[in-house]
Amino acid sequence: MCINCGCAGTGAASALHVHEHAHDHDHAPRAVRVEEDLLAKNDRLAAGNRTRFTRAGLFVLNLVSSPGSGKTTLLERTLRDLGPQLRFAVLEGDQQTSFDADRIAATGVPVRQINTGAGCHLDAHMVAHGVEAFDLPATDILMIENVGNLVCPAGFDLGEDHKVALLSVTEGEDKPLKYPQMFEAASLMIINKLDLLPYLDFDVERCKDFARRVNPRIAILELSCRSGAGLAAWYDWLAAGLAQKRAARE
Ligand SMILES: Nc1nc2c(ncn2[C@@H]2O[C@H](COP(=O)(O)OP(=O)(O)OP(=O)(O)O)[C@@H](O)[C@H]2O)c(=O)[nH]1
Ligand SMILES: [Mg+2]
Repeated sequence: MCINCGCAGTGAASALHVHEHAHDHDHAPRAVRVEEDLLAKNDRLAAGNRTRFTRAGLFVLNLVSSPGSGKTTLLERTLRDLGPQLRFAVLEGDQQTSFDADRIAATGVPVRQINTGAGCHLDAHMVAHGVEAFDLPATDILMIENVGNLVCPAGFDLGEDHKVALLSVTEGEDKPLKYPQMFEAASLMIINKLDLLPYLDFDVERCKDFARRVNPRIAILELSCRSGAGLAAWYDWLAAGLAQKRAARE
């Protein structure tokens, strides 16, 4: 069950079981207990992932956004541009299909698709199994593309170093205030599809102000995966994060 929206996901069967059998007077407390148990279990597994990733010297990012903001496109560009210098692996999260994994596989980078079915987010357990196929010590950066959803993935730690939230200019600049959990949880916000700005009334400065209101520490980059504008700053951010992770490990 998803702790944010209660929709069917991993653990849905047990959550529904509690609802069916709970008496009216203790329904809410028992449901809350199930949510706490699920979150605590996810946090334990995420901590295990984090230890494993750190031991392997991996820098791990969890890419989150609404459907269609450009997560896979950003990955394709990044892998093609940096692939010769850095060793990547990619986990792709989607409810159905292997479309995104196929796009990543075309770049030559190792990739695994995780289909969540009815689930609206990846969790730490899925990631722990998803990375089994990879040679982690021979990898520099693990990219995890979460299910397109600006709400539920915010609540689930996967063991990543950072959540990176994408927001494309076609979505409107108000999203950081309307979906604050995601922007609070993210270390970096990427405003994507800058090439479309001439056709829209998206206010970039207002969007940045809204993001900083919910998270004063958030870093912000503006880019276009289509034109390539701003990608160099993203690559610098990646290199700095990897260097920092390695320094901390030593
Ligand atoms: N104009 C323009 N289109 C873009 C840009 N980046 C991505 N797109 C397009 O946006 C659409 C969605 O991109 P994806 O990369 O599939 O988005 P996503 O976030 O991975 O989508 P989900 O995995 O479904 O959540 C595609 O048609 C891309 O070509 C950009 O910078 N500019
Ligand atoms: Mg995608």
